[in-house]
Amino acid sequence: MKEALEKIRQSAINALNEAEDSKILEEIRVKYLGKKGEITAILKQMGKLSAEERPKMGQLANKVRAEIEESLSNAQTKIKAKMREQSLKNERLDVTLPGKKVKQGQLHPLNIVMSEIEEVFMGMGFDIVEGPEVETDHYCFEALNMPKDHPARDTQDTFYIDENTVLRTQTSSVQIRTMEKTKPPIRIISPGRVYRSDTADATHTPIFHQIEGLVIDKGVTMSDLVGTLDMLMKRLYGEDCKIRLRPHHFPYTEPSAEVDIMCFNCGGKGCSMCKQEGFVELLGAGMVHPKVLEGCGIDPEVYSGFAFGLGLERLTMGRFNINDLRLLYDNDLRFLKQF
Ligand code: 2NL
Repeated sequence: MKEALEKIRQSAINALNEAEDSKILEEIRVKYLGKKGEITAILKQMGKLSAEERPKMGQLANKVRAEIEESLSNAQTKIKAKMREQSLKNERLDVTLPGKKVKQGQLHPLNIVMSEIEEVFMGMGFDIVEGPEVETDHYCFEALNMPKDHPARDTQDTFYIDENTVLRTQTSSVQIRTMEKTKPPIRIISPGRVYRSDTADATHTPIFHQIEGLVIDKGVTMSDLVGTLDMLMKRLYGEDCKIRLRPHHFPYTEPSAEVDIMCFNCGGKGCSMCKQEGFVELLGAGMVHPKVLEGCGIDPEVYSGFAFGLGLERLTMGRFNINDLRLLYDNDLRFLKQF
């Protein structure tokens, strides 16, 4: 029995010395020290011994057990240290490696120009007002002096939700809502998406952006309109920029004008871009029609005002020399990154 214990001790210690990980250690522990392990098996045989030998053998067995336990604990410490070293090696972080660049976005060209225009008008004391894109026939047409047979109301040109509801074709609807709600003086711009039933080509898309402006007060005249637009264009395109007005007709303004800007390309001399005109058409404007004021509860005998509407896409294309409107909506980063 003594030799058997000695053999157990040797083979346990040898096994522990060779063990590579904690799973193997646990197997060794069960094999030698466990309830059904080899030492227990020896102790179970103690009954066969004489009363004299029994305590000696018991002592020896306990000693062997203690020795194996100690070796096991040493082996555990060693393996833990080894694993830690390994994980430190594997998970080492090289703080000197170059970092991954975070991709930063940028404003869309339409939003760049939109923000610039808003800045200029805020500087002149205008409020920025938004409104619904799905509008009633009243706010989109009727209140703007466009009667039922007006061509702009044609289903060919306008998206109808139902007989009385449309996708707004201009943001004038926001100005009407404002005039109904607030007493003059009014100084607002209303930027936003508008919709027309157009097939997309280089100069048309069914969704585009408009910025309309409205000023209502006592004694507002056409020269206030010209001064305001002149200021806007000089801020956007530089002090040398000139505008010109041509007579026109809109049902909601009287008198009405189309406003041209000096050609970005040739500076007024005439070139292929401006078809030798020296000027390119930019926006529509005029003095708010008395019928429109009256319809909103504003007395045209007391108040007058001007309004204008400009297309953001056209302005942006002129500003950045973009020759196809669809580029603004393709979301091609190679294009968008240039601005
Ligand atoms: C264009 C330019 C324009 C207006 C919009 C307007 C708004 C109210 C009253 C009177 Cl509430 N006018 N807006 C005025 C002139 C031109 O848009 O080219 N439209 C087809």
